Amino acid sequence: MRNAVLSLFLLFNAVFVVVAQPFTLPKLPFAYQDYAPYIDAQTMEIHLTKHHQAYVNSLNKAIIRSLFDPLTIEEVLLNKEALSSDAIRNNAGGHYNHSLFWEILAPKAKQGAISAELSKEIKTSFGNLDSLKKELNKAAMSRFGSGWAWLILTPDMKLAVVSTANQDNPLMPLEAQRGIPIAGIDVWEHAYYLNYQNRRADYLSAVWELLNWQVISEKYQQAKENTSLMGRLVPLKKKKKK
Ligand code: MN3
Repeated sequence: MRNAVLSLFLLFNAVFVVVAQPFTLPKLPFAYQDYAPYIDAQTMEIHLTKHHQAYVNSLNKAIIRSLFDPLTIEEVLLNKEALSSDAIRNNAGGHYNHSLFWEILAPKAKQGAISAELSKEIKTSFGNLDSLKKELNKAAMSRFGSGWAWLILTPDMKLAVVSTANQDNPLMPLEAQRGIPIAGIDVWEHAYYLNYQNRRADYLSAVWELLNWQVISEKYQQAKENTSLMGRLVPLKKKKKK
């Protein structure tokens, strides 16, 4: 009898492990309506609960059929073999990218200040925040179709602006210039169509009003300290000294 109970217990656990959902939808730090008027409540809600949720569901489905189940989201994004599956590539990217996007947005009253370190690094790399804005917006505007514009920390510890297609992301070994994302802007039409229709530039201006530089500064600090992840990215060729 004891053995039968034990077997049942073990079977239950085995079934639970197989159906366990490794990735879950994060909660927004603020209410949907708090992002208005820059991004309307309906867009925030649909974006999170329909689009992002679909990436999470499809990722879990794709992962469960594969050998990549125990991997963290970063491990999935770094894994060339895992990314050879379009379902994993698109949905793992979709999950990671949106999770970061939700973290770096905040209503005006809840935004914190940029750190002295990040401010200094932006000055070194771009001249000033306004030049960074121009460069990031240019990357976002010139991305044909759907994709993302990014501020990343590269393996040589420099800030850079890059853009990726679809749900690709700069951690992936598919990108020419890799780095740890500090901030990302979603330029899929689903991110702005209800409020801005085809006016991507207006949406970008609005997103800049929502960027929480305190969180972006924390992301910068974490990226700088994450030497194990940085070590997994192929170092860029050192620039020749003049
Ligand atoms: Mn999106």
